[in-house]
Amino acid sequence: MNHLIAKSARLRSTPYTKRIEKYGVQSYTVYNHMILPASFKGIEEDCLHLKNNVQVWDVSVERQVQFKGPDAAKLTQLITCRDLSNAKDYLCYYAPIIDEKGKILNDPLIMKVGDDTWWLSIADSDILLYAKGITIGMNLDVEISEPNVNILAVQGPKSFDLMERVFGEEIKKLKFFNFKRYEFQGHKLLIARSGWSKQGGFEIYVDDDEVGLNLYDSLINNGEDLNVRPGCPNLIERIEGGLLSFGNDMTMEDTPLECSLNPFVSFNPDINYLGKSILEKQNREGVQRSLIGLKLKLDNLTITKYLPIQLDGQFIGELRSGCFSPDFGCCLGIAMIQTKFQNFNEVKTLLIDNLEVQSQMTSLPFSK
Ligand code: THG
Repeated sequence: MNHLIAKSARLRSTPYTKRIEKYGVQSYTVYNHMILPASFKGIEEDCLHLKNNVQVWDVSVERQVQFKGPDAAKLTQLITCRDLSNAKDYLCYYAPIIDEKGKILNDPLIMKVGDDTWWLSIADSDILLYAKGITIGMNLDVEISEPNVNILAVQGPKSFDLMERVFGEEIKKLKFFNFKRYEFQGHKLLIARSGWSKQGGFEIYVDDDEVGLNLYDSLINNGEDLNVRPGCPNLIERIEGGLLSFGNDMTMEDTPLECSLNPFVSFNPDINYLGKSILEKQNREGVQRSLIGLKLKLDNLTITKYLPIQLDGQFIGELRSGCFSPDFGCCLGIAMIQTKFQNFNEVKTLLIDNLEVQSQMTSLPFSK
């Protein structure tokens, strides 16, 4: 049965909602109190199309939390375990936000967008409230807001050609995780070589709704021969590629070390952030559990809650995300598993939510 989402001002639409509904969005999910398309023609067909063509995604839900003022850099560094002391004003930084116990509260891309101005392009949790609490508690001089910025992502192997048609050939020179401002109809837009897929592409930070709609139409109209389509982050593609989803694979009960985010955790003695000593201790002692991949001999899999996993009668962890992958010809899962039970590459029978499943543990991202 199809259950409709009752829309309201509280559950926010985006400037592009009327366009994606015109083009036949099939389902929505909710993210940062806003609607996010989840499928257009079904996730398998959407996935295949994304891997071969180009899609325009309404990812307005990737909200910007803006820190502005003399203490903006200090506040940013206080809440992330990534070393941002040398952050460049043309690079995106994937940086876990953590609490005083070293647990993950969010995993945004952070950008220094101007003097004393930072954007946290957040995943699904209320970082604005966390930042306000810290700012008030520590008496910091920083203004916190959520500017009206609504990202359009252009993803897929043909995204480079489509972007060249709309923004000129300069755009093709932008390197991975760099950002720069480009003109569209006399309006400067921040564009990054980034996006929540492994198929390549760009994210356009649109700060004017009218310009955004014109841009949306321009991308669709210029890409007919490239087989452009409206799209959205795709469950299958992101699991295959090992792109972690906060709220699904990672929760507020996990540390970044348990989520294998070690490259983004700094133990530089010159920087300080909340929860650092706890992460230092966990790093010395090693983690008891971590996120890994599972290849599962199943025809289909839909996760709506974490499924307990047992091996030889013992509880070893939980399955947090999963789907059937046509490319792998099996189901792929992302699971939090106790390290002492991790044994890669051997096929074993696991009891997943009381169902016996032939399973193989692997590292992420998945490889064939
Ligand atoms: N783009 C923007 N905002 C976002 C996301 C995004 N906010 C929510 C969510 N996605 C944040 N989480 C991620 C997770 C992974 C990546 C980006 C944002 C990502 N990772 C690369 C990878 O894993 O290949 C590279 C990471 C690195 O090496 O630094 O792209 O997508 N604006």
